[in-house]
Amino acid sequence: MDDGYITTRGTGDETHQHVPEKGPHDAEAHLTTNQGVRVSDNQNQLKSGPRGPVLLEDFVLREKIFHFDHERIPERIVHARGSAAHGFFEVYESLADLTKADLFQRPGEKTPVFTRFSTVAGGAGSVDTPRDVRGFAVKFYTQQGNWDLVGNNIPVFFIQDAMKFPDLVHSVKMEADRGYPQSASAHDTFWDFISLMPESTHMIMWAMSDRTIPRSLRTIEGFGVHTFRLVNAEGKSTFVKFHWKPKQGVASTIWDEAVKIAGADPDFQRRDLFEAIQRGDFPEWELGIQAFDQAFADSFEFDVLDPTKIIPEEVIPVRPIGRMVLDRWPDNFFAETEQAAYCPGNIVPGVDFTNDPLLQGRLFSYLDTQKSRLGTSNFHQIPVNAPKCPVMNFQRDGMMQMLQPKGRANYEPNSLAETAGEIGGPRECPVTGFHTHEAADRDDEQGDKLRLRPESFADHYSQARLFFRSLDPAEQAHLASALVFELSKVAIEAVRTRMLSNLVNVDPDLAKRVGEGLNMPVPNASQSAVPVQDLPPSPALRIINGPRAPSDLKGHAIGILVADGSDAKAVDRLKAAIAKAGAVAKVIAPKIGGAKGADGTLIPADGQLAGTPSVTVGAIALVLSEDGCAALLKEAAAVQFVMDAFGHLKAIGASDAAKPLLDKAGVEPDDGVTDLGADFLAAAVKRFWDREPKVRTLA
Ligand code: HDD
Repeated sequence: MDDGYITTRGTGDETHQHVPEKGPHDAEAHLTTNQGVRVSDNQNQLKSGPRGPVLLEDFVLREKIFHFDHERIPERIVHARGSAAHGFFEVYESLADLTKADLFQRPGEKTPVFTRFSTVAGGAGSVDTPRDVRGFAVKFYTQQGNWDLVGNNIPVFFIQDAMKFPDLVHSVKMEADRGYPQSASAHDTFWDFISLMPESTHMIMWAMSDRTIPRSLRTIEGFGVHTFRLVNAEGKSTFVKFHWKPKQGVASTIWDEAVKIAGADPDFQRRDLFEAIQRGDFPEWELGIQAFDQAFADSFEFDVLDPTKIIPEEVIPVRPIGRMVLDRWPDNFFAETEQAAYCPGNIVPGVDFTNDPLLQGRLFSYLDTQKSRLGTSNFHQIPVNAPKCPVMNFQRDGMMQMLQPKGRANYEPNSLAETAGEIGGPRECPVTGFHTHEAADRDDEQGDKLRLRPESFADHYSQARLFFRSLDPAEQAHLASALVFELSKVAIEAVRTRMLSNLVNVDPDLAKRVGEGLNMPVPNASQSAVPVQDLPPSPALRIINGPRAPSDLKGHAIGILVADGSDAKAVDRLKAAIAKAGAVAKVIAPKIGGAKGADGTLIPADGQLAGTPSVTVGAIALVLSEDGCAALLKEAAAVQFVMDAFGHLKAIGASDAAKPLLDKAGVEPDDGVTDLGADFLAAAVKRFWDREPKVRTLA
């Protein structure tokens, strides 16, 4: 325009920055409105004169802003922050003796899955590494309909009855008047509630253990929590507990590390899962079951309907029945991860519920919450939620109905022939349809209407003690220190005292350690309805020195710190060795453009020092020249890089010239401090727990 005004008006399609991918509805990739009308200018509103008012008739603007204004939907009340991926489940052998569920019949058969991991307390935009339980929800798209196994990375829960769920969640989420803390259990209301709910004690042991500060979503276990049942073709029911065991091993961070990761990379675990899948390092879990019958249930010390109890693996081993591989990141986060609607009530013939009162309450809650979150009773039609088998019924209409059923008959029975092209349309399936397992397992599973907690649910401490005493001493110290940290954030002294009195029941030594950490006297034990038992420890519950610690470097990230003057060939050799071990090398330099090697070649960098602290990798190698090291001695970020790796008990490999940096960072020699040879890679898979007492005081 030659009117004296500067204009940014585009002249044609070439100015469009965000050209949509070509697709069936957009064969020539033109920008259009939602009505399909081509847009001529996506930069400027329609105005009356170059500096005049915007015209109401600008339907292109109104539509664009209108749609934008409505982009957000209510986030999940719990588990709002999550990351998900597609994949498959492959069954190892036929489980026909236990279940008629179709996905478990034919060895090697694969069933598509969509799996979402989450934190519980924080909002959708909160950080990935708070101390929090992780959700582990799997949607199996079976040929007999969708089965959702909606579990956590902890095999027990805080409460025994769903009636208490809103109270639990209110207490842990941000406080009602002040709106904080976001994504943290370390505050008054949570511990007030917990201290008044002795049934939460076992879960609190898990929640304060290293389980809730996992290194990666790829290194968490998953549990169905409740006792479910499998039902075979003869109608025989077998109780089961479901377990997911990561092939990557179970690994956690150190609290100080988790806190620093939150600052360095709030999306650390989402990024880790995304990058692993993108590079073809598909995470894998084995699905296992603990199967048992009523006779076992009757002989077990605890009620198998009580979701605050485990069955130790040493009592009933976990039988692997298949594997899940996550091999495809969603195309669109909102459409898939955000709109995924899991419901524990989604089960298939061959799987069934038990009377666990927490599970029964959940069956009600999830369907309801999806309507509130997704706005319509037709949320099952959203592609990520839609079954991959035929869906045929006479449910009709509702908001956002996407289907266009044909014909007159929308009721059953009918004698009209239009629906689904069959006489009368879809009919009941007395043989293949879902049948609820009919028989009550015991006489006390039926009777008068009562609001009470059975006596068989009364022992709140014995398994909490079992858990604590099963842990490695380093993990016990972490757990005690976590309690000290959390309770130190509790301003109300009476709440701290009440918690201490509950802890005495778990283990007097634990209570003493926490009391000392708080500098508070330990009160008498709180009242326990039944005597606390000393049960045999379960070593399977350990992470540190446990049976599922990572055994190789596959999938680990190793940071290589370089600076100007580094030996480029040594860096290449190390990168090759790391790649050979299946790990990922990240070269970290003071500048993202890389460092100038001693031979003048450029050493490309994957991360800049200030933005890639050592908490983002599992081990560090320092490939430095004397000059490079001297320069880094003046960089706080470089000293902190090494100091944190040492403090987080990681392996440190260093060239001779890097020694001054080790000294400045306070690194003391031990098995985890090596040269850059094979010893380094052998060390990189481990954490050096023996170092811990040298670097921090634990409770
Ligand atoms: Fe829940 C979400 C796991 C008890 C009510 N829950 C939700 C998610 C997971 C769990 C993993 C996120 C699913 C996703 O990724 O979308 N919840 C559990 C486990 C429990 C449990 C393992 C105990 C064993 N939950 C529980 C109870 C109630 C709820 C007792 C209510 C009576 N949970 C919900 C909910 C959520 C939910 C409000 C929020 C968002 C959603 O469902 O889709 O309905």
